[in-house]
Amino acid sequence: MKIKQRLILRATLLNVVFLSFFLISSCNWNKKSPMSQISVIPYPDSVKKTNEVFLLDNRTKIVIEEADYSTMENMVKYLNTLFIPAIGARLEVAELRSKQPHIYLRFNNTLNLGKEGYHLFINKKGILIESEAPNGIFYGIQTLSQILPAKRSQTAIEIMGVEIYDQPRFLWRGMHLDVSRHYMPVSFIKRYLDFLAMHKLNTFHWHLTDDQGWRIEIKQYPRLTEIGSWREETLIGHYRDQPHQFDGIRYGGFYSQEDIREIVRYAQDRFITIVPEIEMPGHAQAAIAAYPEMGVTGEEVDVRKIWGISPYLFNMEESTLQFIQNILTEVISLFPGTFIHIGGDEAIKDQWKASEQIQEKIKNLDLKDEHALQSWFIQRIDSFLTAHLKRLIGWDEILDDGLLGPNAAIMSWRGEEGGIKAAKSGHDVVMTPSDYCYFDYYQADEENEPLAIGGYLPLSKVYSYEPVPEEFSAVESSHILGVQGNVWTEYLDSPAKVEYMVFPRIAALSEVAWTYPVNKNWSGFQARIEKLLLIYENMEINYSKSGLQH
Ligand code: TNX
Repeated sequence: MKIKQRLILRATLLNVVFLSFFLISSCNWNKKSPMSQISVIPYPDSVKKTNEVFLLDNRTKIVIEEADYSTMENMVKYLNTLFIPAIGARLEVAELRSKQPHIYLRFNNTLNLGKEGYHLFINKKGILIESEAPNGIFYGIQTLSQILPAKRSQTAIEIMGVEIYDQPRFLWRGMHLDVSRHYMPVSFIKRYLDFLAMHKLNTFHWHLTDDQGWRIEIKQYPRLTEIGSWREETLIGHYRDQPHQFDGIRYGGFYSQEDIREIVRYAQDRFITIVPEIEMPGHAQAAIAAYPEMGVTGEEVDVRKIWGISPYLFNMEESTLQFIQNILTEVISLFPGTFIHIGGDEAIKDQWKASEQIQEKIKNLDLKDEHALQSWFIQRIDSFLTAHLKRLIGWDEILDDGLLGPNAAIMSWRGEEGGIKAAKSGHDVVMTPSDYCYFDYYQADEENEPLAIGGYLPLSKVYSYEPVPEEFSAVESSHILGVQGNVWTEYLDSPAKVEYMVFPRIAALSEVAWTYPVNKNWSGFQARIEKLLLIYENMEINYSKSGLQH
């Protein structure tokens, strides 16, 4: 080869080497380049690769400081639930000795990432997960679970090197589940909590009572479950279809206080707070079926068999307020979280308008109308909860008329207007506008989907949601506690159907709730979800494939 040719070739080769080095280092899994992101959902705050690989096998130890043994016990369990299927062995806990390959879990209060934030570092020597608190260690483990190869090898696995600093955007990262319209077994509630945890969601809003069934045992009022948890039969087909047809099958179920304690413990182990919802003054037909004297008309009524809005409201006698407070006292004793949801939605006022006693009450209290009476009632319940060191949260209707105690929070579902009004008047808000957050809506073309309530909420629209209105000041923004997906179950009569509606939309919601907007990227999410789907498959989750196309 001639010298000149050789020189050109050398220069070209050098260029190639140089260029590829530049390309590799600059693509560095950065946020702007979707294809190079690591497959983690919700996407972490800061991600860098370490260019090293850690080989994990059954000789790897889990290392914990002696003082942390009891606090970290659960974390060791979680790690092993990942590794047992992955490498076919349980890892042992050992003392820190530098040469041994290990996974090191430790507390570090100098990180400045908050109690849910964590630092995850993987190089060829091992894995470090550190946080200020167990919450962050748990989330670090969740991230690690998505970095592991999804294929189960039963020997050794290669884990790619990475350094992550991560923390959530919002405090309230929620999923709701309606167990009144259809009862879901305890085993599924636990599985649902697992779903939340793996997506780093920390709030489970448990919709326990409604017109079609009362699902929580209240010791002082046994008829609530003896009568109120059973309906004679259930509507077949859509509520819109006329004439209504029924299945003729008695339907019911409820959670004993023992069940609830077990579920609360299960949630605590996963850093999930449960917010129980007891509906009032409307959506109360099942309670009134059990105790007709708490209703407005006093007449006997059945537990509702159809969907839609029931006219049955609680009356506003002092004895009824006492009944509600006694129920709440038991609820408070079961749920250690701060918030109690009291519903407050869709309380149509026909019965209150027609009732002499109610009209007299309005007059005696010197109130304007029935809406003002609802507001008076909510304020009474708010004072009761506040006196018991709890906070009231309710659907946005509770702010429609009149005042609300400063402690009370709003869940904005009829769009964002209620939430905006609430935040501007200094109330805390959870955003859950139906257009973006109702997972009972269709997620793909209606003709090919199982029967649903209506609406259309594709994955991309969930992903696009921004919970803080653009025009908000810093103070107003600070009132947006977070965001939540709601799962109403009129048309979901089994866990499999719930899973179908929840997945994959929960993945998009988790990124709205956890990931800062600068790190969000729709095409990146679409690429990353492929890995998560393998995990869903390992867990035999009935996710919607059509939901992925929209
Ligand atoms: C409205 S959202 C309701 C629920 C229904 C839901 C169906 C809300 C506070 N109330 O009772 O199940 O629509 O999408």
